[in-house]
Amino acid sequence: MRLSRYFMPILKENPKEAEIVSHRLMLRTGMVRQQSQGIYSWLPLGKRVLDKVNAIIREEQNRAGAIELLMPTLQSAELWQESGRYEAYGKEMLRIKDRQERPMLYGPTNEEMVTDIFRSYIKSYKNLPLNLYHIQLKFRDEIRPRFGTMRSREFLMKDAYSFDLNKEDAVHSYNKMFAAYLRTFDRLGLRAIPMRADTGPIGGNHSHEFIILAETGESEVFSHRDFVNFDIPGEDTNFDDVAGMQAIFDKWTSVYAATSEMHDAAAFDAIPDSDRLSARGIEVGHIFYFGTKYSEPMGAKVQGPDGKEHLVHMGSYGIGPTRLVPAIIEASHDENGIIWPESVAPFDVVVINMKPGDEACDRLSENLYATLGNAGKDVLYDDTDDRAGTKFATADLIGVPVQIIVGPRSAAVGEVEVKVRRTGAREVMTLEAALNRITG
Ligand code: 5CA
Repeated sequence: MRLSRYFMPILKENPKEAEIVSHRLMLRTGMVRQQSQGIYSWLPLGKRVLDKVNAIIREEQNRAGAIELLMPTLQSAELWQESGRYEAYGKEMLRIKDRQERPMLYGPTNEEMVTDIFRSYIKSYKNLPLNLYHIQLKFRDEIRPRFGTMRSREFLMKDAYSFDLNKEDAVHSYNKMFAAYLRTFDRLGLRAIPMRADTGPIGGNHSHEFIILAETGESEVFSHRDFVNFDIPGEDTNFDDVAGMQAIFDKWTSVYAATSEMHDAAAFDAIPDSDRLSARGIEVGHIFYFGTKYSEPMGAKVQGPDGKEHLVHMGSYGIGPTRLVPAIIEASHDENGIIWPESVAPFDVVVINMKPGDEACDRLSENLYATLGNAGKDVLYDDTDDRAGTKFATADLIGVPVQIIVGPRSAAVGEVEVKVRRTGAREVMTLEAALNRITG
């Protein structure tokens, strides 16, 4: 992407309305724009990051055996009347009427709709287990939308829904999502701690929130320090291995961790002082097992091996991609701007042409741009006439992991400077060496 032709509206000043660093940086880099309270457009730079976050979530959901579909944002009120949640959900639900005066709503979550899909097609235990997910916009008319896309009214959610014949199988489905979440957050460059959690309007009594620690987090959390050293399940994890999945769950729930709603002060106080972690955190994922809460009122049953009808046991599993993007920034930035983990960076590398119009600078920059692009790298090419200081500041601000600086003096002898955003380390090398460094 040539910066001169891109749409990346960088703000010079810090926006006054932004209270936390991620919100400030997302506005300054032109990643998002608020359209009305708690409702955001994702501008091109932000959209790139969001797509990368979604791709990782999708890969890990698929790896764990979940199957993607796409359900609509608008739902009929009838389904919610069946489950009893139409009234219970309260003012957070945006209620709408269509032209025939039929009550509709903008979905805050999809338990009812997915249960309706399930009951329409699945009649036998032989089709179980089943886990269906989508990545779709939700709307919750939050009283206090704030911190940009961290707590917005319209937001993206990956929501998965599992269906099993009985509780035992449902626990295995839960454990699979638990392990998939550990992998997902790790790949996003985050250390998320699973914590026993309150279930709120989704229901059930077995639930974990995945929390990343950050000073600006909205939740107060209490945990054991050991989490920092726990191993993340590897790529070769066998999600069908019931005992293996249970072992991962048992390990990661073996030490104390809870949000303030579920906090047990006595248990926490029993932990040695030096191992106690009392901090603030951001909830980036939340998983639930709620048994037959929806299958019962909505009549979602299958015929079991015994020939009898059984209500299916369900769970649901949410991740907030539009919250994860600011959460990653909270965890990874410095005074100059964002420092993206490689896995979600909007571009892999930025080529900074210090003097467009200079023959050597143009030749080397174009060569880098084309060669790295052909090698499958996402390259931003700063071919603008901006001052050197502006170019460097922009590159640091948007947090692309590697910068290749092409200045006239070194370009004349076939050399460029490579700067690593995270460490600030700079090294002058030949064009070939720079290419090898990035593609090797
Ligand atoms: N149906 C269940 C699981 S699929 C559910 O709705 N769970 S939830 O309410 O906990 O939301 C799941 C995830 O969505 C949260 O962990 C959070 O990451 C994200 N989320 C929830 N509310 C918001 C919001 N207002 N803004 C941004 N992300 C949100």
